[in-house]
Order: sequence, then structure tokens, then C-alpha cells
Amino acid sequence: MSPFVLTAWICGGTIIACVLACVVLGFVRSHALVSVKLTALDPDQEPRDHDVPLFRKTEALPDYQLLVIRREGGSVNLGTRPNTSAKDGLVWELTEPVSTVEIATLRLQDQDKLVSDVVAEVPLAGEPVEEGNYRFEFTTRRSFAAGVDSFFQTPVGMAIKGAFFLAVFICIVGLLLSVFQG
Ligand SMILES: [Ca+2]
Repeated sequence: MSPFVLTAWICGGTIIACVLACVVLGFVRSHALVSVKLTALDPDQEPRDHDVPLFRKTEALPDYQLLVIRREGGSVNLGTRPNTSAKDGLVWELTEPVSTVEIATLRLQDQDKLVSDVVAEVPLAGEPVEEGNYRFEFTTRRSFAAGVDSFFQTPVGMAIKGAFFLAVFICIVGLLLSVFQG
């Protein structure tokens, strides 16, 4: 067997193995968070910007901000609902679902221009979670894209991506060489 054919087999095998690993591990990690519902159990206990009755009553309502805290560090800001009570339930939809294996906690803040106060922080769960004055309900679904995305951020995923591109590169170089020599 010529070295070119051998190299082509090895590269082809590597490419197929990388794609298979990506599909399998992406599927394993594809359970993803798609929305969070927040309900304040007692509206009288929600944070207020100030306690002056009747004065700018709407603006005094809380500015809830929800963050996904990642296990690997960093966070995803799901957005802020300015001047809105959560007494009837507030829903945050994730435009890009986040793989559940990546999520450490969900952090609820009352957003402020200076320092936002953490109101509650809860782990992700299948059941509704109550902490303090709040109830969190999570919706998850299979998202292959989120799984693959999350997989490529792991060291193994990065290595596989590197191996894939290296194999493709060697294939192209080998093909060019064989064309020029042939
Ligand atoms: Ca406010």
C-alpha cells in the first residue's frame, strides 16, 4: 500500500470518527434549557426602588434580571424586565437554548445602575424550585444544536475539532501532492 493511500485511509477514518463522536456526544448533551418562569409568591415582599407610597409607583417596581451561571465560569444574560412585578409570573424564553450539563445555577437579580442585588439563586431542576419569595419553573427540551455547541466547548470537543481539521488539511495536501506527482 502506498504511503498516500495509507494516509488517506487514516485521515478518512479520523474524519468519520470525529463526526460520529460529535453526533453521539452532542446527543448526550442535547438536553437544553429553553425557558424559565418566575413567580413572586408574595408581591408585597418584592424589592422596590424606593418606599415612598404613590410616588412614581410604576418605576418603583423591581427590574428583574435573570442570568444562567455556567459551570465552566461566565454567565448568559437572559435579559431584564424593567418595572414589572412577578406576581402573575414572568417568562424568559432562551433564544439559544443552553445545554443543562453546562448550567450551575440560575441567578435572579434586581437590576440597578450601580450594583445589581442578587434576589435568589437556584439550581436547575425538573420540578419547580422555591427559594425565599420566588418560584422558578424550568422548561427543557432536546436541542441537538445546543448539545453540539456545548460539546465543542469541552477540552475533548476542542481536541476532536482540531483532529478533524488536521485530517482534512492532510487529506487536501496529500491529494495535491499525488496530483502533482502523478
Ligand atoms: Ca424599577
